[in-house]
Amino acid sequence: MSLKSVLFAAVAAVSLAGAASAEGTKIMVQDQYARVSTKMASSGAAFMNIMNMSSEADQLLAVRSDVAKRVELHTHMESGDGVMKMMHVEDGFAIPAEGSHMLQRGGDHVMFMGLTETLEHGDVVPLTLVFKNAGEINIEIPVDLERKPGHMKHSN
Ligand SMILES: [Cu+2]
Repeated sequence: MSLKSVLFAAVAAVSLAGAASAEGTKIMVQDQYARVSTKMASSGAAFMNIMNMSSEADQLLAVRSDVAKRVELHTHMESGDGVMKMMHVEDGFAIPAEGSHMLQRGGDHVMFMGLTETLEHGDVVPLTLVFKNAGEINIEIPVDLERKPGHMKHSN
């Protein structure tokens, strides 16, 4: 009896692993969080590490969410005089084959413009990432107001 259940567990584990590698998603999102600068802020941003397990490069084309009137892909650029400016990236972000692309403070990010609700620490924001190859991927992003910026020189 006990041997039988051990065998069954082993078979189940193998078939689960097989399914995941056969037709699991080629995109993985890690370490995602969203933040607003103040409680009354009308805009916010989201950050994450996007990994591409596919042997083909992919592109994050757009992001959708009900949490804001507009959701844009932004980057930070230095505008000559040393001031960091945010810019809308129309083409989105390239995710290299078998590589990753980090959205982080002071760099590329997802921008929420015209928040339709206040974001508070601990809230969860549903987000749809639209990829050129992988299609639409739904994720949930926790609002984390205590997260410190990474080791980027410029942070917002
Ligand atoms: Cu922005």
